Amino acid sequence: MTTQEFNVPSIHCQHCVHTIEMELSDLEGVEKVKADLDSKKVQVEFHEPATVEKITDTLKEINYPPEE
Ligand SMILES: [Cu+2]
Repeated sequence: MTTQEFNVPSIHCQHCVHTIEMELSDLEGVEKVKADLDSKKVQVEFHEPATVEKITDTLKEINYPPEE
């Protein structure tokens, strides 16, 4: 199991938090998603077949691109 934190500056309300948590949870291999409105960070626990790249791609697709 890997835990990775993503910075997502476009999180601006509780709706964003909910959307991100729903969409990432749908990915196979993603076990836990916690998005935080105040810090604008998304913590994801996952294993194969989920990868950092797939999670990043999904965040881009739903218009919440992660930044470094
Ligand atoms: Cu929002």
